[in-house]
Amino acid sequence: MKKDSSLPPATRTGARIIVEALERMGVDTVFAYPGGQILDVFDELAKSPDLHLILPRHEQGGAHMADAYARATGRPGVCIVTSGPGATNIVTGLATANMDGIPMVAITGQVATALVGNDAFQEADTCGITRPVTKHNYFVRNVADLPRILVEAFHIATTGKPGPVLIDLPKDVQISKTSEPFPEKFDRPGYRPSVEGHPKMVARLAQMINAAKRPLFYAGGGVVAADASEALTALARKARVPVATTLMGLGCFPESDPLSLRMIGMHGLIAANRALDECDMLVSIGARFDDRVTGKVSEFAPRARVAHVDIDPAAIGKTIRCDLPVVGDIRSILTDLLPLVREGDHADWLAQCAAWKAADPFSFDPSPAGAIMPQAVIETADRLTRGRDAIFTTDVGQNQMWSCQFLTHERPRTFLSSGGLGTMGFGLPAAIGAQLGRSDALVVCITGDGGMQMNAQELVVAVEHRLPVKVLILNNTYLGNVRLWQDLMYHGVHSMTHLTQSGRLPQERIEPDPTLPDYLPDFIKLAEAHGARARRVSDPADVEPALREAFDDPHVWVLEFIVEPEADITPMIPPGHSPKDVIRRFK
Ligand SMILES: Cc1ncc(C[n+]2csc(CCOP(=O)(O)OP(=O)(O)O)c2C)c(N)n1
Repeated sequence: MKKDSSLPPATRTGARIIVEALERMGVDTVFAYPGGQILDVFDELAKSPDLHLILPRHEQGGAHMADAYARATGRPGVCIVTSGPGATNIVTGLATANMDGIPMVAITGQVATALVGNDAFQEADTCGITRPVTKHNYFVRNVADLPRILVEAFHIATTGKPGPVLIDLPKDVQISKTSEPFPEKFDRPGYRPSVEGHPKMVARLAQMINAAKRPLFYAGGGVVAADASEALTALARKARVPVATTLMGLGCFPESDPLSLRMIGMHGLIAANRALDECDMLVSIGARFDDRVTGKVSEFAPRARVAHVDIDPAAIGKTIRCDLPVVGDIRSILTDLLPLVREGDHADWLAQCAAWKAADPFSFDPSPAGAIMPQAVIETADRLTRGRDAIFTTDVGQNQMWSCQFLTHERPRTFLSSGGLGTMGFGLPAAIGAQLGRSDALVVCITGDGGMQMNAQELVVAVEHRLPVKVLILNNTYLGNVRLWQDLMYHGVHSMTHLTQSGRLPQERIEPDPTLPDYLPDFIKLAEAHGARARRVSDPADVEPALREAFDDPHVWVLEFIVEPEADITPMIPPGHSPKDVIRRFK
């Protein structure tokens, strides 16, 4: 065949282009697990002097690490895995990031294009499987498209409502060559998220805030994503508007500020939920009216006019009526709003909110048996880290809710938790990802004995890379949050939630072995087997000394706290109910 001399010479392989793109985008850390269909990329990764390569011990762990790296730094997290099981293992990580709007770029190996659809070894329809759990995904057919796709992927992941973008890269595309350059700028007419809020809408919002007698800001993860915490704080302080946050918004407004009503929703502060019930003007800012917040939709904020401020037009009016939509970048909108709002007063309203706060602070009863209360562990960790540059990650369950309640959230990007998907197993890999992004910070993971067993293998990554994370296991011998719901709604039948050998259902057919401890695994041995320091704490008097020892030591630490087994999370608005149905105490 005659060579077309008008074509530029082929100069680099698809695999090389991947690594060049990472370097161009300023990526410094890559979470990557190898396999047959991605080896060409790994060969190139090994040549890069600038990349810090992290080998998780399970692809799910790697995806959560990349996600939390992004949450902690604001820069996109990158993970690379092989085809088939490598790709399916990151699905939970992608879904977690997608629900919480976290920027990630995932690159998956794929069988050669000629084999696609043949049930080839380690073939999976990665694009099909991940389409519903990514912001966007690409199947690369032609290596000449790859430079453009990479530029687009990083752009789409980090703009608008951020999210994970996946690039599926067949083996033959990795080894094919092209001289196609990286495009200078991103150009896709179908993707132009608005940045500036419409001036008329912004002016109208200012009028509504100025006219309100009982205004409330309801702030979510969008404020964190937009780096708009300072803008929100300035606005709330000028207009004297109380601020309640979602779980994802924790830290976007300092909880030490008297205007803070802390967390809203199912396990939120009673004051925040009462304010929601009584306010006459609700401004939702980067929040998506999750059902854990709205409860019974028909009774949500019944007296309020509702404004939605969000970068994502799809979020406007999705579940809750909207009287005023303001679409655009939250920081830009709040900054434009600041000169338009009047210095507020709202003395009566603020006094009312303060009275609600004083009447029902987050609190807990002591253990009847004198055991350690899990909330006390978190309160102590909070006290010991005040004034320090500390980041907390959590798992999912009671440990997560108590962390929302008993940590004082002062700054954005310091509380990393799987909000939307509620992914157990997130906490430990998240701590590792966060520590890689923020090497100076004290990173503490709060987890349950159930969640710890979902990604415990990643401890070795922390140890190997000298990432001195501190893992606090609140061992209540239960899948505690589910146990609580069983007590509440299933007549106390603990179906498969009691993790001791003696507490299992007859159907599980477990004969307790008297030569073994009733509870397995031994977390201390498990931690030590991975090279971490570890200590079991069962006396309340030892909680503070143990935390101090771990926090002041440069090693990876696992502290297992043997806590009151059936401590509950209160307050609680049962699912589908409204704030008036709040349960203050179960017993
Ligand atoms: C991957 C995954 N599987 C199942 C669940 C359902 N779930 C939510 S909380 C919970 C119990 C968590 O138990 P544990 O980790 O011991 O924490 P605790 O609630 O006791 O603090 C379960 C099973 C989940 N959120 N994520």
